[in-house]
Amino acid sequence: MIKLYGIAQSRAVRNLWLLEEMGLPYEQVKVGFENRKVTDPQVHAINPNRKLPTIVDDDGTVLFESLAINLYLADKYGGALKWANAAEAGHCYQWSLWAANEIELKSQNWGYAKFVAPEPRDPKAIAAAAAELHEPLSILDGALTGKHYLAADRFTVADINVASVLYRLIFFEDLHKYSEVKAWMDRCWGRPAAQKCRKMRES
Ligand SMILES: N[C@@H](CCC(=O)N[C@@H](CS)C(=O)NCC(=O)O)C(=O)O
Repeated sequence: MIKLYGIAQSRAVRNLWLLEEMGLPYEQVKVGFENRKVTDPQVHAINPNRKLPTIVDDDGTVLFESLAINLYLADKYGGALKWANAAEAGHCYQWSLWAANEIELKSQNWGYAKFVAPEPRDPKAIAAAAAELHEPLSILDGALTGKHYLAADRFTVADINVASVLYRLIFFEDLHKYSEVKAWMDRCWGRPAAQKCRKMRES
């Protein structure tokens, strides 16, 4: 059985979402942090990067990097979340790398300023972080215009990867200004598997 190391409050939630969507049997090893560092020796022993999530597949394959894990699982276990041809595969990789490189840090920075920074939180820092999101959200909005999903005419691993990177933006009050992104986020996060993962993360 697939072993997933990481609590739902970590980026492991991205993999929980995909595993739940695919209905794959898995065991979650609920490793967390101490002072924002992973100290669990089980993770240190298998992952040189010492971060969450980490998976061990049932054939012994060990992987880290949340978005790569999802691409690997979609590829290996197949089904509707996987690309159906080379063009869809390209778009799944493109959007996953775009999420990691172009918007993840900005989304995290906004979430930090809004929810995590020591109180009293600075409205100017929150507004500055929101302003940084404008360009990538506009790009995503344009890409979604006339489309329901990112990489194909159906929900795929690309949508899980990008929507899960943008988890914090569920709570971004200006998201409605990017109406295509807002509708797509609602579509993605409204799915039963996504709702289940939100409950795991937020309870
Ligand atoms: N790019 C990596 C980031 C992994 C990451 O930073 N994970 C956090 C938890 S969400 C962590 O383990 N932090 C501990 C540390 O930075 O030492 C991924 O997407 O998996």
